[in-house]
Amino acid sequence: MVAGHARGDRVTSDSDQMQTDRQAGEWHGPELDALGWTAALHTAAQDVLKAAAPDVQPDLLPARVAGVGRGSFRLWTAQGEEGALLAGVMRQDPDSQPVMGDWVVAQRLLDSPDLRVTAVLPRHTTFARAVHGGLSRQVITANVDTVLIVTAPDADFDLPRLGRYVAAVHASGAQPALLLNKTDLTRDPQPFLAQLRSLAPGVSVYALNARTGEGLGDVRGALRPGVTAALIGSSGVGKSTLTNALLGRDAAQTGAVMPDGLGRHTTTARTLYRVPGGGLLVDNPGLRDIAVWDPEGVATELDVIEQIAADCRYRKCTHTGEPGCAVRRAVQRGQISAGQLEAYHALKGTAAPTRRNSRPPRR
Ligand SMILES: Nc1nc2c(ncn2[C@@H]2O[C@H](COP(=O)(O)OP(=O)(O)OP(=O)(O)O)[C@@H](O)[C@H]2O)c(=O)[nH]1
Ligand SMILES: [Mg+2]
Ligand SMILES: [Zn+2]
Repeated sequence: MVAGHARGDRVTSDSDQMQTDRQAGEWHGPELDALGWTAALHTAAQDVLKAAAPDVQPDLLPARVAGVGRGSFRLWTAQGEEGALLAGVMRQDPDSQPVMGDWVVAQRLLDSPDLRVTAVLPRHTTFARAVHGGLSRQVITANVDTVLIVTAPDADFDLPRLGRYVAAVHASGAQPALLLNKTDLTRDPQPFLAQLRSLAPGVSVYALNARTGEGLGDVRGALRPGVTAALIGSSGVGKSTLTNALLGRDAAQTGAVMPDGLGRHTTTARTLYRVPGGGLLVDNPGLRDIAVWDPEGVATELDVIEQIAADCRYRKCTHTGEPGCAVRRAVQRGQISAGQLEAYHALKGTAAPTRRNSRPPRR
């Protein structure tokens, strides 16, 4: 299944025995456990291993995707972080590309500094967004156990929207938790917390001041060794500030909030971090970039856009760059995502300005 690079020095039964021992060591261990390795993954990996050519098997190892570029990946292995490319077999199938958080089987080559990803192991959760006019889904993060939905007691606080995120997280297979950050912005955070609790009974609700670290201990409790958490929420709610507080260092860039209280989309890429004391954390860009996949939700989202469009300056506004466009303003504010607007354009047959030559209109 993989393009093998046979190593000429592995022919005697003595070295075969050594290889078997080496394999056994690489597919177990505290380092992998800390990255979220499980018994189910181990079983699946053994099947991949057995299906590989015998001369390739010793060069295979399990790894977790910690960064995704254009055709290239950052992988965490039991040894540390390494760069990787896709093996030829994987490039042919666009549906099986690795995403952030995936566990993969990778091959170490003698003649390349980069590992080759040869298989993606089964995902236990998948966080997806709607693409192609809401008609198909694109997985953007895999194997996240807990999603911390971050909001603040200011203009961002929108209970129905938070409720949709809770539903989307449930649909992904992960556990949602609600996090009220910037508690310093209100004299009494209790009414906000009460609303969050009423929204989703049984879902943990945390109060936090990410700048001072007040309430951080409770959030830390949601992170345990081997558990992967992800932060979602509008731009500027403090996801990266919280990330840095949890890591105890300035790892993620944070951005000032504009006078209108809105963020600037400081974080542009998904990044996976190891939290000291246990746990893994994905810091996501602001919600402009995370349109969650929700089959029942598509129609409602379109209704929402039509409602917002009532405030556009021009009655026949196409929301593709006209002045005074309320829809594009809503996207900038993170009220609706760019993906939702794209879906709207695709369904209406109007081109989004960034993709003029996109697919033909659906009717
Ligand atoms: N008052 C107050 N400000 C905070 C708090 N947490 C974060 N901030 C500020 O909010 C601003 C935005 O914080 P970020 O951490 O960059 O927000 P983000 O959610 O990562 O934003 P994107 O990366 O754009 O999605 C920064 O100026 C932070 O200092 C808090 O608890 N209280
Ligand atoms: Mg950020
Ligand atoms: Zn408009």
